[in-house]
Amino acid sequence: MLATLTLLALSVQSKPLVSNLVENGSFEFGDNPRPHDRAVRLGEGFTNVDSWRVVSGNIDWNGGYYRAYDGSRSLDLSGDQPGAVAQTISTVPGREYLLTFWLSGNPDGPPLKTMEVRVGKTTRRFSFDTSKFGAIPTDLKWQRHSFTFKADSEDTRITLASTTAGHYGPFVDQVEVSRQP
Ligand SMILES: [Ca+2]
Ligand SMILES: [Ca+2]
Repeated sequence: MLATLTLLALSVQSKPLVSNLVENGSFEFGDNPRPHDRAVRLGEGFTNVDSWRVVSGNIDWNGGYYRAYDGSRSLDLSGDQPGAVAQTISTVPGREYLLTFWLSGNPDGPPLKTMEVRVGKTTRRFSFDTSKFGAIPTDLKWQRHSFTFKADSEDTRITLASTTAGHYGPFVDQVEVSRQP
């Protein structure tokens, strides 16, 4: 009985530490007019991917043809040109947060894919080399990245932006922000 109670207390206590402040961070939900395995191109201003807005250029919302890190959908941040998506989350000024996401790249086109994550006034740059990792559509060799940031506002905008020209950009999936203890 005591052991059961202890386990229960632990599970309740640990819950806030793993809660993701990003909504639809795996890009699984939204309004997709194409069959499930097909990508759909979304231009600036589009909000088909729930909780996200395309804020510049265009992106491809990947379906099952490209195996996602999580679920069946991910983003190619270059539609036919560099694109960016953004979501604003609620934060507490002065608190530290951990942002993590998974990065790969479109197996077609030049192998080096580059992108930025902008959080408030901070910009972090990341890259993925599809030939170095041997990424193919059914095994994209997703890489995890993370960094911490300190919120300076009650609203923090998170932007994922391609800096890769052309049709074949960086892929992203499973974006999470959690408050640091
Ligand atoms: Ca996903
Ligand atoms: Ca594309």
